[in-house]
Amino acid sequence: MTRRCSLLGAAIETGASQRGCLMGPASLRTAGLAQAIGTLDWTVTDLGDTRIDGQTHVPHENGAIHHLAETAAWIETLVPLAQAAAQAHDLPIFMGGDHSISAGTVPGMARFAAGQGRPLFVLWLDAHPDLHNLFSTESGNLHGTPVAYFTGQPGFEAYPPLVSAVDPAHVCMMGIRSVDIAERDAIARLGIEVHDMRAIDETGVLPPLEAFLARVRAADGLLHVSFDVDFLDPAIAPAVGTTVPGGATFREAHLIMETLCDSGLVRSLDLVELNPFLDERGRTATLLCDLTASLMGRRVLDRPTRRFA
Ligand code: EXY
Ligand code: MN
Ligand code: MN
Ligand code: MN
Repeated sequence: MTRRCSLLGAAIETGASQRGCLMGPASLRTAGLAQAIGTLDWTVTDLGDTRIDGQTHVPHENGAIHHLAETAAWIETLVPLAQAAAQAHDLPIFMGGDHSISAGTVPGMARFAAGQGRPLFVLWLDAHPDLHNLFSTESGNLHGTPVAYFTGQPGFEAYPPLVSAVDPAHVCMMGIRSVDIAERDAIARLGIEVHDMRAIDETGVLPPLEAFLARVRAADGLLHVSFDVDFLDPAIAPAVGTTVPGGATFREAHLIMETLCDSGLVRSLDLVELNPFLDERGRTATLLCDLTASLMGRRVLDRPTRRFA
């Protein structure tokens, strides 16, 4: 049965350490994201790029913070749009923009899931846990904060009130390899499931992913996937401002996407941190399109859907 997918651009770059993510949605469109999905069993609706109308100055005692007012305005804008996109489409794709978009997309999806009486689970594919609050961030770059915000941690009085929180026990992180001290403490305190790159070296990606998907299925959960370009090794994905060596390989990333597709559990997707100003002849944008196609059913050969759990 043909399913409905939508694309929504959120061209935010004020959360990142350097400029360029503003061009992320345009680069994904140029690389042919809609066309790649459209060759599969999906209809694609491009909802265009959203924007913020205005912003109110938000004072904060942490003077390191950059662009707090813009980020707060983006969250307010994105929460209802994400919720509405989920109501209208089977799989909305939110095209960043830097990772601060997830402070809007994930609560919007959590609210949608709550309306269905189901819990939202989040698979966080990233080099970083993005677990700072507004007091612990030292860089002041707010793309480092969404997970702490959407799991309902304190220290976000200057962000809009959280509409719907994700239980930290429903978050699984893979690919992590750059963690600040405050984030390390938060992971331990919250008991978040984190598979760092050492763990992936030891086990491969499938055992932890399949165990997480089994938990999602057992809870009748909806799954949101948040894909940060820096999850990937910089050798295959140079177009990101926060490269960290030792990331996921081409096949590890595709196997994750193929397995997610087999699971049938994915309800929404963020594609974030693509910085086309740093790309090489569009190769990172093209890789993101191919990975998304794997998530949505592209296969080299026909094969029975692998079922597990
Ligand atoms: N933890 C560092 C900071 O807070 O500045 C780096 C954050 C990078 C966040 C990127 C998008 O995942
Ligand atoms: Mn700035
Ligand atoms: Mn991130
Ligand atoms: Mn990252």
